[in-house]
Amino acid sequence: MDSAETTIFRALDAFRVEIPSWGFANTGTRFGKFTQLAAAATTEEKFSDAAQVHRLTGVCPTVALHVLWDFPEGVNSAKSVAGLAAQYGIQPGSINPNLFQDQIYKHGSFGNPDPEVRKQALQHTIDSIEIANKLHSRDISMWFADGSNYPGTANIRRRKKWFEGALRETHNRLYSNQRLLVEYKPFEPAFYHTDIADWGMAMHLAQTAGPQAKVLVDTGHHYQSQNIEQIVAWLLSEQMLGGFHFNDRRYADDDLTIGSIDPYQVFRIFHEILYYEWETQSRADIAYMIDQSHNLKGKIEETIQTVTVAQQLFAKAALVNHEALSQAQERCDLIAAESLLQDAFNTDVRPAIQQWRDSKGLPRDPLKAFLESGYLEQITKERSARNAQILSSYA
Ligand code: RM4
Ligand code: MN
Ligand code: MN
Repeated sequence: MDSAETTIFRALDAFRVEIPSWGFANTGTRFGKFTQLAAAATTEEKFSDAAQVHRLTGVCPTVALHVLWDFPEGVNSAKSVAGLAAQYGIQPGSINPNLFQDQIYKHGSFGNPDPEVRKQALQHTIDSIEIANKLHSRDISMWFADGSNYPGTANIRRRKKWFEGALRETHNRLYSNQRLLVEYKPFEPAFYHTDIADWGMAMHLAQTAGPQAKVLVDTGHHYQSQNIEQIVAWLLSEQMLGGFHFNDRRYADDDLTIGSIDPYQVFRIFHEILYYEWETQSRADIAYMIDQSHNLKGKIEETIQTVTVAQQLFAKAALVNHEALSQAQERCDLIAAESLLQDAFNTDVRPAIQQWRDSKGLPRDPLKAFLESGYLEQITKERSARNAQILSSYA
């Protein structure tokens, strides 16, 4: 093995990525839903599909769960989900409270002017912490749809205070091994202001909440042309980067496949993380998660494709010669420094990744192996009658 292969092997050994349960369900756009006959409708089916992805890629041992969609009876559903985890050999990953779908959240959750709604939102969050505890999940991942649509309709400062208070109370309820991840998003579903609109607001709220709270960066939740890797570098520097939701975007929060539009950006993000790790000689404790909606591509195939691309971009980033880069930056040798990134990005890492899979007893081509496995035909047969009917819930 040459040194590049060794580097790639080491990088892939350390790389795990969480897949979302909702990625296997029928989802759509706000205009409608085209159902897929093989899509998962139950939590059991989601676990079963996630297990296929892990079996073939070897790097997706956990699945992110959404409280409303995967725990219809709240805490009481935790036991059956734990049973599914054991049955399918997939562990529950981050627990995502749902503070946006219920009718009471029309004007917000933690930012709602009605104290009764804020109380209910907090109770749901506390229940989610309990679910996470029962399932030995570490991360409670908070995304808020809170915001307003028209100037003057919301007291932005008051809502900020309510958020600070509720997140502090949430933090107080965390078990010592748990983390609270605060996600931000500049717009949608609210189109005038969003209560946690950017990384600065998320970091402020996380720091106000307490030491177990960190920021979650969803790559799709940025304005066009925003320098996401710089945000990542700053959060790393502040020890405030808790996790990612990976997806790609062309226009807004498009939830497209990672790297399908701008693979170099994902590479640059990974590079900032690996450069930080090299410089500090420490592992950044970051939860890598996928948050994509595959309303047209086949869901399991798409998830395998996503994981494969993520591995490739991570492996490429690992190839940057950090020592040489640091020296080039020091002497302001711009061409040399930039070339180090370009050379790494342009390396074909696929043969080394195939060898790594070989060494783990994994199929060299996970997608091909999946298509030949017969699983897709089997679930299509089993699920098609039900899926042909229009489904009403989002996931
Ligand atoms: C949001 C955000 C959240 C996800 C919801 C469903 O855009 O990305 O992470 O849970 O969608
Ligand atoms: Mn997200
Ligand atoms: Mn999103």
